[in-house]
Formats: sequence, structure tokens, C-alpha cells
Amino acid sequence: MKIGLIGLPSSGKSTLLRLLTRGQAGAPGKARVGAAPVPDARVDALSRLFQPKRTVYAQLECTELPGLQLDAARTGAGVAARELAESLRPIDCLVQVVRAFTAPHVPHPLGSPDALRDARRVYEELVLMDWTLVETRLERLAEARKKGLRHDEEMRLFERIRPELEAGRPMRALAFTNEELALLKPYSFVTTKPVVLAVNVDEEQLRSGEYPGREELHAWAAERRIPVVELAALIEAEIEELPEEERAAFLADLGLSEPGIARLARSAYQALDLISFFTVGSDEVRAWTVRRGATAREAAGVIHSDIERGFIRAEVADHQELLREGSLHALKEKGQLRVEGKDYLVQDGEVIHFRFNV
Ligand SMILES: Nc1nc2c(ncn2[C@@H]2O[C@H](COP(=O)(O)OP(=O)(O)OP(=O)(O)O)[C@@H](O)[C@H]2O)c(=O)[nH]1
Ligand SMILES: [Mg+2]
Repeated sequence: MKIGLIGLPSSGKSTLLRLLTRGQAGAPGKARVGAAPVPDARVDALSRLFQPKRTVYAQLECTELPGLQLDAARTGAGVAARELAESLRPIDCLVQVVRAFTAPHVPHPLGSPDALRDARRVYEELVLMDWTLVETRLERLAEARKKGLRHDEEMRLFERIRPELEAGRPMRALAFTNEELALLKPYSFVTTKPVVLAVNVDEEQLRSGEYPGREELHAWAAERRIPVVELAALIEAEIEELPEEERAAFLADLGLSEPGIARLARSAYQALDLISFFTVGSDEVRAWTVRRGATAREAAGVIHSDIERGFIRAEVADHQELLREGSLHALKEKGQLRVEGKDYLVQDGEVIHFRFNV
């Protein structure tokens, strides 16, 4: 799954990327893409039980997108827009980073921090990108029509979408038939992608739980069903660089029971409708990611195509049952290890052992 960090310049995208990728990316001079392990207390618990050689968390691939240039008159704006559109193409989910933190030494591109204004501006900019795409396409279709080429269905579809975008509604808020989705597929729209709002706060704001416009921002986001996560990217990135045994104390001191990245990852999972299942053993305890509604056979395919092809059955238990009983063997003895076929719908938090032959 590919997550794209988008926002105004200096909103904290690189800092958040550094936090998400545990310092692998985002630092000055380092890459703008990195793998972010998804913190998961369930994996930790299973790992304590199995004491495996390796513990592997689910991963999200995070990319920092170019900072949004709002001044369209700026020279090179067209190039910047094309570059942004290109980098957005492969992205599955957007994390919109909004600055709430005050830092006199960090200039704000619009003068001063205003989280709601910035959230709106970026959101409108994304809607505008799609509107431009629709508009250009409609012009082409009109020209084609003059030459006798008719694409009536596509034209009707785009004519229906245009006013929605003009009213500020993102494409993800619209309902499409399968035929319409097929027509839309070749185009790379932005507002079809789910969004999570990450509000980057400073230490004082984190402690007080307040920043200017917080209530309005939450109301605005709730109206659009955009999940909001507040985190202090800079302090949390600093804490992340401490020895592991010291981190919890620093987080607790900030009033955090878990790091902001854990909440952000959960929101992204929810927004994308993803779930995790686990494989366990003395070699490896590992979290895997599938879309909600994935079958046992599809889940097997995430691990290896051989397991998918040679699928015989899945032995399934909820991770909590496994933690309670202590081993897959004990669960089996008690008849609590369920045997499921290839069409079984995998549930979040299940431990699965696949039987297959190759
Ligand atoms: N005080 C404070 N400063 C922060 C925070 N987050 C980021 N900064 C600072 O703000 C500046 C910009 O942060 P970046 O993470 O580079 O922002 P960006 O969005 O990647 O910026 P561009 O890549 O230039 O668009 C840096 O000096 C950061 O140290 C924060 O939570 N608190
Ligand atoms: Mg940056």
C-alpha cells in the first residue's frame, strides 16, 4: 500500500516521513520514499509468546509528495502541477499534513499557521486538479464529436461529475456503476483516493490538546468524513531516535499512551479498508495486509503465489484465543483451531496457518 504525504511547504511532511520510516527516509539529503512499519500491539504480544528469530510488522510505503504551490501565477506552476500529478498516480491513500505548530523560525507560505485554512486550501486544490482533468477531457470529447466521433457515455459521465467538483465535492463522495468505473479507470483522479488529515502540533499544543481553530477543523473534517489524527511529528521523531527502553517514559510524559504513528497507521488502514492477519512460528511472527473481504486463498497469495496455487486449507484462530491457550497445538487439542476452505473471508486479527502442496 502506498501512502502519499501531501501538504503545503514546511507543514512537516519530511519530519513525518522521518518518523514513519524510523529515520530511513525524510532526513535532509535522504530519500523521499521509505517503508513504514505499522506498529501493532497484537504482533508484539504474539512475538512475546513465540520468541521468534524475526518479528515483521506490516508495512506501508510512504512517499513525500512535492509541496503544493498555491500561487498559480508563479513561474513553472504548470511544471510543478504535472510533477505533482505524476507522483500522485501510484498513491493509494493520501495523508494530508497540516501545520498547527508555531515556530517563529519556520516561515509559513501563507503568512501564519491556520490549520483549518490550510486543510481547506489543499483539499480545494486537489478537487481543482480533478476538475481540470474533467474539463480538458470534455473539451477533447467535444472536438471529437465535431469530427463525428461520439463518446456519449463518457461525455454524460464527465458532465455529471463536473458540477459535483465545482461544488467542492470529491469524487470519492460520488456513486459510480461498474460501467462508469471502467470508463474512469484510465484517468488518474486524485479525489477518488481516501484521505487522512494529520495535524502537526507542537509540544505545547500536544500537552494542552488545543490549537487555534481545532474545533472548526474537526467539524469541517467530520462533515467530509475525513479522519483526523493529531501528532507532534518533530518531538515524536526525536523520541523515536532514543533507545527503545526510554521511549515509553517520554511518550507518557507527553500524555501519549501510544505513538502518533500507530494512530496514523490505524487511520490509514481504516480509510483503505485494510485488515491484518498473522502467521506465527519459532522462525517468524509476521503481520500481513489484505483488503477487507479477502478470501483465505487470496490471503495465501499475499505470502507466496505457491501457497495460493497449492492451497489445501487454512487453519484459523483469533490471535486472542491463541494468546490465551499458548500454542496452536493447544488450540487444536481443544478443537478450537478452525479449518477453513479457500473461500473463507479472513477477519482482522486472525492467526492463519496455511496447508498447501506444490
Ligand atoms: N516546532 C516545530 N517545528 C516543526 C514541527 N514539524 C516540523 N517542524 C519544522 O518545520 C520545518 C519544516 O519541516 P519539514 O518536515 O521539512 O516540512 P516539509 O513539509 O517537508 O517542507 P517542504 O519539503 O519544504 O515542503 C523544519 O525546520 C522542521 O524542523 C513541529 O511539530 N514543531
Ligand atoms: Mg520536505
